[in-house]
Amino acid sequence: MTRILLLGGTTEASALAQRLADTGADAVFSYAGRTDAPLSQPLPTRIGGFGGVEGLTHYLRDQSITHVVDATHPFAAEMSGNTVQACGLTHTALIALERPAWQAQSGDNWTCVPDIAAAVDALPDQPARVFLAIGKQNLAAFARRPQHHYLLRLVDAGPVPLPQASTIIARGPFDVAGDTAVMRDHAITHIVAKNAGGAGAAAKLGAARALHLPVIMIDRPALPPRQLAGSVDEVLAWLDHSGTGSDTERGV
Ligand code: 3Y8
Ligand code: NAP
Repeated sequence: MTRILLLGGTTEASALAQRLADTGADAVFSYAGRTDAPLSQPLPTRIGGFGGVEGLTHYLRDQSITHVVDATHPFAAEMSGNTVQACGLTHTALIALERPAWQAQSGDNWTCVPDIAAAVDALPDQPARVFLAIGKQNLAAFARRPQHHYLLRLVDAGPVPLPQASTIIARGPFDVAGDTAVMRDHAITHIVAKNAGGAGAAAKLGAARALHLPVIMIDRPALPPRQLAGSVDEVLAWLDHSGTGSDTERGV
């Protein structure tokens, strides 16, 4: 029988979860447990790490998972890397739902950098007012540039390792009008963003465009090769092709 593990945490994962629930698929949704109260899903949901490659391998076997859909965020590189390894070890079918990276449009003022450290280095020496829309896991790196005032947007309140910072608690998805108002109200001069792709976090780029503000764009980490889908429909077609549309027993 087909049994799907959906690694979530993105808008697209939630959309796919709804489609799978609508079809009555045997699927389980998985969160890392990064936030206090994640959005509830219309599928049975597990929360927390698996315990590295070994833990995920055991999970796939113990739960008789036949198909894994990695719909995690492009920066969830450890999860995606572990998933490629564990699915290889257990010969479990795997596809990743990956959204295209954002591309600068004409008139945009982007500085693309390879990682968080390079984003810190790309900030000016003169004090600036920086919208750090990168969540909370990577904030400490900016402590070596204390001269800036940082505007942080976090999903949950928590300690902030930066001397001059204001915090907005919000989960997103966001819209351009809202992000434009935020940047204006806080007199933002620079934006730092991860190249997440998708619609849920793109609003700040539209706001930067409207306000002609520079964006420091952090490129995605490299991921191991795996089969890719660019949309929820592509994933559903892959699942159908792999026989989940039929209810006959399948040796996979
Ligand atoms: C726990 C689940 C949905 C999914 C919504 C998307 C959109 C809103 C935009 C900004 C950027 C950021 C951050 C962001 C976005 C969506 C999507 C997306 C960026 C939730 C969620 C979980 C997380 C984890 C969280 C990280 C943080 C990153 C905030 C739920 C809301 C900055 C990424 O406090 C923390 O520790 C937060 C950690 C990983 C990045 C970081 O390094 O801090 N996401 N975000 C998932 C889990 O436990 O498995 O709580 O409901 C999901 C969403 N976040 O179904 O509607 O699809 O991208 N999430 C980034 O893109 O830069 C905010 O503020 O402009
Ligand atoms: P990560 O650094 O790649 O993963 C670190 C560890 O967290 C993984 O090794 C795994 O622990 C656990 N983990 C991650 N995603 C998981 C999932 N969906 N289900 C179960 N365990 C998971 O991941 P991250 O960047 O912290 O992202 C965590 C979650 O937030 C993911 O669901 C991701 O989609 C979501 N998210 C992340 C970002 C971002 O900017 N990173 C943005 C939006 C949403 P074990 O090794 O113990 O299995």
